[in-house]
Amino acid sequence: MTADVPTSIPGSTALLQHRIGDRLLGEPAAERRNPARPDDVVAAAPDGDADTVDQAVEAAGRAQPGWAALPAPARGAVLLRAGDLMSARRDRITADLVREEGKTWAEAYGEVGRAIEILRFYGGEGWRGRGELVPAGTARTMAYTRREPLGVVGVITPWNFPIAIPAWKTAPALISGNAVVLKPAGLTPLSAWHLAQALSDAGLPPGVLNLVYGPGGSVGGAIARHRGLAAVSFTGSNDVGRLIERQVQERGARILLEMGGKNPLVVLDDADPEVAASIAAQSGFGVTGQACTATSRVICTPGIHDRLVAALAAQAARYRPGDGLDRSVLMGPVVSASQMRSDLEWLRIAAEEGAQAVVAGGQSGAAGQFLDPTVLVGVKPSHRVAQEEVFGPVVSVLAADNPDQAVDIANDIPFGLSAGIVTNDLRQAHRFIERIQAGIVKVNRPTSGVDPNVPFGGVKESSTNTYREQGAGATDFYTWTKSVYLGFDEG
Ligand code: UN1
Repeated sequence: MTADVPTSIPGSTALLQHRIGDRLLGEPAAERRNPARPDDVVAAAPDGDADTVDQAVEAAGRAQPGWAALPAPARGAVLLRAGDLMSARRDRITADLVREEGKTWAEAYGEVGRAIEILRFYGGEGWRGRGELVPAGTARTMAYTRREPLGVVGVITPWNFPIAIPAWKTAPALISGNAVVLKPAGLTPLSAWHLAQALSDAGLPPGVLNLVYGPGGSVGGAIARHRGLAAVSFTGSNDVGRLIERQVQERGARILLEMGGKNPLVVLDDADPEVAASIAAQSGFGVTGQACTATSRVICTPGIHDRLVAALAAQAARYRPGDGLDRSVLMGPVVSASQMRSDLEWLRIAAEEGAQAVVAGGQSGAAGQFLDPTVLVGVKPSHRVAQEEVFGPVVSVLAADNPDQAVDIANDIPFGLSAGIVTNDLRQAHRFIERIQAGIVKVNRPTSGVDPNVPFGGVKESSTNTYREQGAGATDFYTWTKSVYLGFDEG
């Protein structure tokens, strides 16, 4: 359908258009610059509007019945081939993701690998399916359930995992027989393009996946309100998520929201401070702290506090920010100037509330949006920096008197996405698993990082907490249950 876009070379600009049905539409307008090298224009994409969304929904509606009519393994074969194509293009997509989002090479390479795994996992689901055979109450009757596709669904994705999240929302929708209208974040138009291109090259019929670009307010809003979309899946901020939820529910459609986190890592006295600090840093400073699963609060018991703070400070010194295309760099830039302003404002608020920065954060001298990682000590559970999502490389250390109080502090927030504990005390680990209010709990592992086959989602303000993403169960959101009674009387 489309020519390959010339990309991957710093200095070259991918000129993108909406992908609607078998057409490329719109004039590239909004520029995306590399946050590590502001003179590198990575991509330009059109500014769509409600009319663009109308066209995409219409094209999807035309394509969906034919796609749903294919045997599920044939749909799966397309996803598997797309995974293979992305695997062959992995270096190139990685380079574009680094330039577009600002991840390090290893983070971007890992994320592209995750998108490939997701395509392969749901490709394999084509051979499984999720119907059930149920005993019927009458004789010579068979009862069973079929999972039917919803039809056309809307997907709105954030910039921080610009290829993995589009893949993990789109793949379960597609394998279930739906057509999709996907709106990626304005900051990251190119990674989603690579996903759509791989699926198209793998034989996905035109119109089954439509890619529309443009501002959240107009294009995202039009997706939320469109009566032709049976469901909307969204990952992003709480404010936008709740607004979209109201619009989607008003018209009786299905909604899935994945939003903020304020993820705790509890560290108990028996832990090795070096190990605990390394776990905290991976999720606190990795992906520049820009993940809803980032560790933003380290809550520790008295016997380890000082040793842990020293080890965390040593870790922070390792994560000096730089351009991810330099493969030795451990932490990339902040994604945008406005995110940078927000991060710096959080450091100011924390200082005002009485926290001390052990490793002083601040804008580094180099060009680009680089922020040194910060460890805040003396943070109290009631401080704003301990309650609200920062979305930057800032880790707050909170002191607890004992393990039970540590869990109380961990739970004393509006969010409940991911949580971790570092301990070798099995009894304490189990207590934590039982008591923590979070959709994902990790023992001796970083709070971020997920597998394609494990359900993902949170409780409280983090998610709608009705359907989970990823894992075989992710198709529940994209299907409805039809119950069938099949009688076979003789005579
Ligand atoms: C991860 O922890 O690897 O937007 C994934 C986010 C999450 C994804 C986190 N939905 O940060």
